Amino acid sequence: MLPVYSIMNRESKDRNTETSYPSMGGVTDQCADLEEVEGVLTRLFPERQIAKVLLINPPDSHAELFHYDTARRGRYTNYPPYGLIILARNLREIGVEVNICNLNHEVLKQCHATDTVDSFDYDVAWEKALDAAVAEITPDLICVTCMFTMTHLSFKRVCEKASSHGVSLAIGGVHVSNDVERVLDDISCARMAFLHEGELALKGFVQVVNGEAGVDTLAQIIIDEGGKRLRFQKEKRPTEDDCNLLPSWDLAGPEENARYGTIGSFYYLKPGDTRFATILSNRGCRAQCTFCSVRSFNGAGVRMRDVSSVVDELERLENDYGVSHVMWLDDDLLKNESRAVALFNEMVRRGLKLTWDATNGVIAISCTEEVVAACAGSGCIGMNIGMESGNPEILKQVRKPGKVANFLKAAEALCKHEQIYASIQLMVGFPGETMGMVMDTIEVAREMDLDWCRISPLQPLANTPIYESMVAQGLIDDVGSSEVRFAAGAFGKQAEIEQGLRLATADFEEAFSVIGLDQVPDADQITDIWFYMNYHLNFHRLFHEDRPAKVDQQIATLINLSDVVAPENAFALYFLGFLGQQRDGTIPPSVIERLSTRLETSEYWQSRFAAFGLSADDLRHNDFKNKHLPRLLPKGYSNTWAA
Ligand code: B12
Ligand code: SF4
Repeated sequence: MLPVYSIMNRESKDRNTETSYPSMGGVTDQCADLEEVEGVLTRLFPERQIAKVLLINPPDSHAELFHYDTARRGRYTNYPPYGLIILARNLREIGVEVNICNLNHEVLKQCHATDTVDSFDYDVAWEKALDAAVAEITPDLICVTCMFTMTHLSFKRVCEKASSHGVSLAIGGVHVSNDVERVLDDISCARMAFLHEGELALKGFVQVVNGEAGVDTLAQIIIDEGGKRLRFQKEKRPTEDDCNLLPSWDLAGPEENARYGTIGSFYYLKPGDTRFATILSNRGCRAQCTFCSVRSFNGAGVRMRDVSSVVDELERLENDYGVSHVMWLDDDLLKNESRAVALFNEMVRRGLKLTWDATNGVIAISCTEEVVAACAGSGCIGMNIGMESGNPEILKQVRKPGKVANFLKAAEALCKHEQIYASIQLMVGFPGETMGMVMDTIEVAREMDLDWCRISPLQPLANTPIYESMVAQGLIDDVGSSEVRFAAGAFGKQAEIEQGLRLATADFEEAFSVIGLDQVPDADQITDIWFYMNYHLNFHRLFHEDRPAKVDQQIATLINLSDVVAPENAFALYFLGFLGQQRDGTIPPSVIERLSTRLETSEYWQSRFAAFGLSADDLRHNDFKNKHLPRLLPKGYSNTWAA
């Protein structure tokens, strides 16, 4: 690691100390001379002029993890680069010409334009798009963003290619902010790293280079001088007013994103040709869950845009771009319940027709009857409740906002609005989490009886309290970014498990029932527990679903699962058959055929079907014996959460 020289140019810390970024104050090495900084900037920009900037979003993952067929099924995510359109709008405010090159989109688009895997080369696809973008704008500065630690390798390759054009390179984003020293060590071509929310810092930086402001105004940036790093401690954290500036949607082309990939978790509830976009109304979160980096990235508290600014943006998306569904990017959309209700009511008052979802999850304590009714009334079709655990001790330990009673109450409110497909976010594998505690999670989720549970294994990531405490306890290694892989999502190990492509233990039933209630399961056992939870909470409950609106939603969910997300998943096919029989009185023969083939060719699915008492004959004979089978509960378990 290089020596770090702090520039202590913090006016008077921040406008509000309480809300400043936690990591900005930490460096106490010696101070660098501001005149020296002028020299550094002149070496980086000999003309002292930044008139044109190219902003780049790297592909979500790298070539080795990319599957052509998965992309062709439309399974990978394809989000508009919302952070970049905010940066663009702020740069335009000072007359800078900006372009955006969304390489994730370019790769997916080009993949869809080919007919065979042999005619598609992942690296060539993004490299060509990047070269073309540089040639088109001939930038004075290239900025590359990176949100996910798991994107690191792709990000690094993009930075190296971009810098080969001989233009100064700046990086930023959540991943960069979370692990900046290591990121700079690994990506030596990046000369400037911006930290935290960067729109004002970047705008200010351009003004300094262009001689319109003094170097003492530089903020939230580390300049890598080769032999040492200059870290500017000043903060330019966007205020609520700053957040009202509408982003440059004209540079993102939201007309195209959903054609080549997914946005949010509820996309399949909309017709295939729907135009999707994302929108951010609040920054930050009131909570401080130990596994989450939102507070270290956004600082404490929640900054809220004016309702009118948010609805103006929605109106533009609907009228100018034909968008008919949006996903909120917010971490805490319902913070300040009366403001949330005012926002949803204003959408209705202005006659917006678009629908929306809260894929990121909302905080259960804010899901009151009034709030949920306003959500439903303004076009909400999908909502995730962030719960993570049903065990009071774990909830306390991970500082999750809300108690079991809050989750049950939120579920009650959501159940009254059938148009909202409501799901619960759960996690397993917290340090010290015993089998009995996991059972509490399963039982609370069962009691809530919402439409789906999204279960993921804990993945401790840098700059979160849980990561630091697990490293300190020797439970995990403090690995470099390039070692971190997706655990969930389309690139993750879980995608393989979902499809039955990865086997944890051969004898599933036995493996599950031998885990003692006081035992902390190991990694393989967590995989089996995940599988059990997934079956019981998501699939088995479908035997008892008879509300027509819900049956339609679940059939759409299962079609998406079996066609797009996990075509190998035999449960999805089985229950698609079951619900088809309930709703239409018949099962499409292709569903039975696919299921039979899956079971004949997969030992994995044979053993899982045997453990849960299912068979393809159930569909053939319309005889669903398993419907009444008892649950596979570990011996001696009784609820602790209800006490
Ligand atoms: C929306 C969201 C998603 C969306 C996708 C978003 C997308 N691709 O655009 C979905 C739902 C798919 C998602 C999924 C996941 N997510 Co997520 N997600 C978020 C969330 C809530 C908001 C991100 C956002 O859009 N922010 C708003 C925009 C405006 O901010 P921004 O892009 O960061 O840009 C600003 C700054 O970063 C900066 N900036 C950015 N780039 C640059 C470049 C330069 C040069 C400069 C100057 C400035 C700058 O300025 C911008 C304006 O202020 C964040 C939380 C958060 N607050 O960041 C988590 C977050 C990013 N997600 C996280 C995680 C862990 C995940 C998952 C891995 C979860 C899982 N287990 O599956 C998956 C992985 C997805 C995948 N690729 O497979 C973590 C990432 C931690 C990490 N180090 O990797 C976060 C931080 C939440 C957390 N729990 O800590 N996520
Ligand atoms: S409620 Fe969600 S966004 Fe807020 S700290 Fe917890 S996990 Fe992060």
